[in-house]
Amino acid sequence: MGVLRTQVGIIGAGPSGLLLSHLLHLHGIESVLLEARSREHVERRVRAGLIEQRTVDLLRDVGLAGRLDSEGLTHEGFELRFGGRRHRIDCTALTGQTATLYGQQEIVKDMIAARVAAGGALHFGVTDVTVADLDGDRPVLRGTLDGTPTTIACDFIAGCDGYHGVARRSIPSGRLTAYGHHYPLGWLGVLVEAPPATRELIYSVHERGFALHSMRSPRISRLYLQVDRDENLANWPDERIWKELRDRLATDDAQPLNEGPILERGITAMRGFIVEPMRYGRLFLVGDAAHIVPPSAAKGLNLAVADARLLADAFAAWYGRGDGDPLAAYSPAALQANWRGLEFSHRMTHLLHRFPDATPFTSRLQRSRLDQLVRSTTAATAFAEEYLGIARR
Ligand code: FAS
Ligand code: PHB
Repeated sequence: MGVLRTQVGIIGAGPSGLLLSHLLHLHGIESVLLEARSREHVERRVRAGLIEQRTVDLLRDVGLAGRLDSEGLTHEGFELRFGGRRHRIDCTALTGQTATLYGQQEIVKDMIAARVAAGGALHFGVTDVTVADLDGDRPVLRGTLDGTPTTIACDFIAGCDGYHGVARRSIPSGRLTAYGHHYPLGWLGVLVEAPPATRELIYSVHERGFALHSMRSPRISRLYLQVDRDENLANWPDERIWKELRDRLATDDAQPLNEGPILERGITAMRGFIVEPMRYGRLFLVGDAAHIVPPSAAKGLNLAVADARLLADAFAAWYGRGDGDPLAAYSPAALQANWRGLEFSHRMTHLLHRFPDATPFTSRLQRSRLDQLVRSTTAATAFAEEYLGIARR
């Protein structure tokens, strides 16, 4: 049996756990991070891609944006297609801010490299992770590290272990209030070895369903199709995927898509989820462990980063000057921002998708909202501020 001691125990080597570990290190606070999967697995996991400027600015401030600055794609706006027409929303002209396309797996690689270079205590392939004594002042993290059952005595534990993690499930029943919503929709996502057809993103509202043209680099495209929530990937051979993408993204004057080998594919069912509070005793929930947003507005990763920053600053106040107020304020402040992110993601999901229960009446309401967005500078400015995460402050 191994016995370790640290200040903050962290579960999960996704963006939130890795960023928290890095920020704590910069504050001179010790942490030990336990991850269930291998380093190779977490560095290969294709997920988010659109990063708000406030996330980019933070990564730059803390020395994690070297590759992002050289390989990330800076975007000033996006194209919205509906009714066979193309409309551009110029977010930078409206707000002064930009967004960046840079794969989440690249951010994870950069964060792991930084922690390893700093001698950070990151443990991969850890099994049987459990937590105990959360309501005392000596919470305990346990796991099997390289075959050795190990106990880690902590001051605090951060559950950065995603929706299916162990942290939230370790909180005694009745202590959390969970809010959940299942959308009757899924996204079939493909990563394609082909140059993006356009420089910016295209969100396309079509009578058969939504389609999104995104990208990861000048050579890699990322595309999504709305499918049924319980759709089976086996029903979607390459030719069906490409035909549906071509049809849904078509307008009279649009650039044709660049097709190529599909490197990665998957279907993500859409859900909204959040728990209150994001804390129990000395356990703090961070990122997807506490909330899930539909991917429509690309908020999941950005919300997780904001949680990690808020919690790191609160730990710095505790260890730096014995001030516990920021730790007490973490859950209410994080929930305020995360409900805003969830509400906008919900609204954007309804703006872009064709819901199975759509009627001619609701379809015309949807069209009216789209028309308002492209005709009114006020509406477009408000939308751009939420899309770029400015309005969450
Ligand atoms: P993560 O889920 O990234 O990380 C949690 C980590 O904890 C994982 O590495 C996991 O292995 C580990 N873990 C879990 N249980 C454990 C245990 N018991 N012990 C130890 N470790 C454990 N967001 C967007 O903004 N845009 C998108 O397009 C987008 N697409 C997505 C597609 C998919 C399939 C999924 C699942 C999510 C997507 N998201 C997207 C959301 C996603 O990017 C998350 O918001 C982001 O990964 C959140 O980061 P973390 O909170 O760190 O959680
Ligand atoms: C992505 O590239 O993964 C992406 C981009 C924009 C979105 C959602 C996902 O709104």
